[in-house]
Amino acid sequence: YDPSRTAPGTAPPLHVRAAAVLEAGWTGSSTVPSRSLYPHQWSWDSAFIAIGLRHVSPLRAQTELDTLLAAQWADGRIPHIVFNPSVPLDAYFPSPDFWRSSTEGHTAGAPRTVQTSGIVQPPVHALAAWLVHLADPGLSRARGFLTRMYPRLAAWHRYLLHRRDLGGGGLVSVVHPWEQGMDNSPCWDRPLSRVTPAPARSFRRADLDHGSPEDRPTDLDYGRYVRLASDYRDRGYADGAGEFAVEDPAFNALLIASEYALARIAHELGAASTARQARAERLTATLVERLWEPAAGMFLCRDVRAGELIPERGVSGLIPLLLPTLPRDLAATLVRTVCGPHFGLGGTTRLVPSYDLLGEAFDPHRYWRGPAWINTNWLLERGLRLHGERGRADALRKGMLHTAGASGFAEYVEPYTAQACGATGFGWTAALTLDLLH
Ligand code: 9YW
Repeated sequence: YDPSRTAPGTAPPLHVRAAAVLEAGWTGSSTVPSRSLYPHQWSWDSAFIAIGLRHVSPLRAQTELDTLLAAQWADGRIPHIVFNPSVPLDAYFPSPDFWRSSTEGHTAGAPRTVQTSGIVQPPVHALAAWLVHLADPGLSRARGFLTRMYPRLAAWHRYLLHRRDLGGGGLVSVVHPWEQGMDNSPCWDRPLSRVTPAPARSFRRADLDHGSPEDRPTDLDYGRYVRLASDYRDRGYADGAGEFAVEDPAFNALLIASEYALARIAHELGAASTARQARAERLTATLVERLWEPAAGMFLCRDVRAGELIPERGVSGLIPLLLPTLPRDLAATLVRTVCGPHFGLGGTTRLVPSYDLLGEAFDPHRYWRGPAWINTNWLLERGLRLHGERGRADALRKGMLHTAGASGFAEYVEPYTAQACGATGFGWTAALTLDLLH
């Protein structure tokens, strides 16, 4: 579909437009989140993109995940970015010459032939692989898709559960805000305030060439991101010693959801699956024990270095609604919180914002400090449905589809007006729209 050839008033159906976004972002082996802002392959973007792409081309959806997992490190980590060598170095910061994965990541087993970052992103991959399989099980079996995926995904989860249990309580810690995927969430302000920023002159941001400064993280944020990432790199990407370590509810909930998916994958392959299922249940209990805050009616992040919960309500604290063995009263409380004054669903907002509407740091335009994102809303829609909230799930689905179409598949939107922010023609917005339509 070519928008320039379409007569006004005759826009093609939503699914055609969404598929066109994915087509435009396809590089031959994976999909970019955005041609302008993010011209490489991103880890959790690819997982969400595969979930939508499976409805257009199950083969491409498999390839999307195959390409990502081909860049996995020998220690099991799946890097957050896989760089496209044909994109100029200055198109995105930090570029391969910052991460220097093949040299600095040598001990951790970074691949030699492809350049990647050295940090990770939320583990949505096993869930994505399972959903991609379900789209065309015949093709998947014929191509040995899950047979190929399974050991890699198992190694990925092993890395997270063994090398990243920095708090010693059984949950995974992220060592950089970029790892959790909600870069400048106010949840990070407190742990980040202890990090000495790298001098502004020591790096050049490329995001401001395409994105407007009011919608993006600040220079001070970037100084701290750079410091944390370069310190990690200079330790050879060894885990354990960094200044920043946070147990995040969404990251851990996605790991648990992916453990359930991995149990299904194991079962499909004729392998033992009950231990994984049991582990997912145990991890759910641990998540409740370590991160549930009754006074807030939701999960909070734990600052591992300070040994305390972070008193900020981010959307990440709602995502555990996705989990099937969440105690019933907690699920009911989460639903009340989503629909209450802090997130406003069904009242002041049609999509769930990334951060507390009443929070001091709330900013309706600035990235993960208020705007609404489709991926988090898609996860919450599944959670609402899973816990029997059909009416609310249907309304949220409707709001998402309307917003995605009306905003030109924006990266994120202002939470009250749904005005488009960031890039348009954004990969996971289009992909998850396709998924909702099926
Ligand atoms: C950046 C690609 C990525 C997402 C992250 C999002 C953003 C990169 O874009 O980070 O330069 O700000 O925060 O979740 O994966 O879409």
